[in-house]
Amino acid sequence: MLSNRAACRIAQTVCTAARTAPTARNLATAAPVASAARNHKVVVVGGGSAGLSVSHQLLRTGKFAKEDIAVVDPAEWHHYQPGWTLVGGGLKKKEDLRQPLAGLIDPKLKFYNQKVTTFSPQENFVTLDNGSTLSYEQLVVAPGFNVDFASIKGLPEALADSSAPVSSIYSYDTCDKAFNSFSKLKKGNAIFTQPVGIVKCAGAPQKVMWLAWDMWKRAGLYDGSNPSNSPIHIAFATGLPTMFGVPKYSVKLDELRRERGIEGLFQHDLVSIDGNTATFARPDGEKVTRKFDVLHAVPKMGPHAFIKNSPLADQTGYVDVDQATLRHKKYENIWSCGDTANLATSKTAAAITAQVPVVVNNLVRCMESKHAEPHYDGYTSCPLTTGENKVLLAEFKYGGVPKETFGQMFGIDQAKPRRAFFYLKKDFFPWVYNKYMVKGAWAGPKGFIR
Ligand code: UQ1
Repeated sequence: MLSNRAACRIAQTVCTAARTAPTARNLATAAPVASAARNHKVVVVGGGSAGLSVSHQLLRTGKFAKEDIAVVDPAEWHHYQPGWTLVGGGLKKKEDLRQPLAGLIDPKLKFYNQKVTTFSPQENFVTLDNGSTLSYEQLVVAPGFNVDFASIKGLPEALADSSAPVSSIYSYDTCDKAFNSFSKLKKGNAIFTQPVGIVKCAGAPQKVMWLAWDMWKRAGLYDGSNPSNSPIHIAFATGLPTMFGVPKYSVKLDELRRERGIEGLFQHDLVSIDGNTATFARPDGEKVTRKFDVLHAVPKMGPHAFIKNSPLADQTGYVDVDQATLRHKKYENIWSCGDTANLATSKTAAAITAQVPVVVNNLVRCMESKHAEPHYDGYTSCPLTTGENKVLLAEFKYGGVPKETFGQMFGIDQAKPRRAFFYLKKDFFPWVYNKYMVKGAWAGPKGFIR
């Protein structure tokens, strides 16, 4: 086993050699498209929450000159995805939650508005969809992951049909359809689903349900004390056995569900939609069907094909990193964070606030031939809107162990939904995200970065 320091030096030597290599390689393969090779000290794949935070935090260290760092992302828009739940609840406009990606990238960074097609980690370069290559000394892999609407039969068609009462807060195109379909419902069955498997922000499928519950209750359309006489009936159909993965918060959320008369369909995994019928798979293979008048669907999610099929992935398709240093397990000059990394914690923007400073610190230390520090403890957070302008601020680390910022500061229990947390979620987090986080100046519970 090489020491970190030796491995880093080798990686740097190899990639210095590789920097001259791509031209020869491209000539040899006679690529039909014009293929150029560019060198950067750091290449960051992804311009989402993780990619922009990493790139700008690296710049802030003062250790990089103009165009030392490159950002690669094919997107036109950068989205504040945590806000889409609020759009579903009618509390935000989706247009206010996106910005042109190019405008968010500091001019000292080199922006490639393109897709990465392949990774060549042995030779320290990535290939873009126009055939050109970017070589690097250090690579950060943070392209997010894929929300697979086609994983549920009939879902893409139902989402695209404006007359179908089927929506999802998991995309820009469909998050406002959620609020529209909730507003139109005057009576009948509303079903909110959550799949088996990893999703972005595992609390979001029920956050949107609690916001809809609140709307219908205030409109006199929902009576939880008398569900059989209530015009609207609500069911939460989840592929999982509990309301939430962390027992402390799950207990509280199940208590709320019972108090509010919401039906719990546990271990019910939505597999298809046909007209107004939803079909669920049970763990024993049995199929259960339910009629709905409104359906909020959450599809399965997973790594992008260009990650899954790359040498960087583990058997599950996510980038294989050390859980504490965020360094790739095999390639010592590759780092990963955000939704694409195989970290055993919930995938959220809050998790990214804690992961990025670890990547930045370790990447810079690696360039200075120092060992990587194991500082990531799995911190993540899920500000769970529970209706009535309140939020249950779940914060936890690896193993589902609570790690509550305000609990530690003020001795309060964050499993209790609170109004102050609602305003953090609705107003403070979007503000601090736009003004500081994407600019590399926000480290979540650790505060601002100078
Ligand atoms: C956070 O920093 C953040 O990013 C702006 C969020 O975004 C959506 C969050 O949900 C949370 C919980 C944090 C963490 C910050 C504090 C102060 C708990």
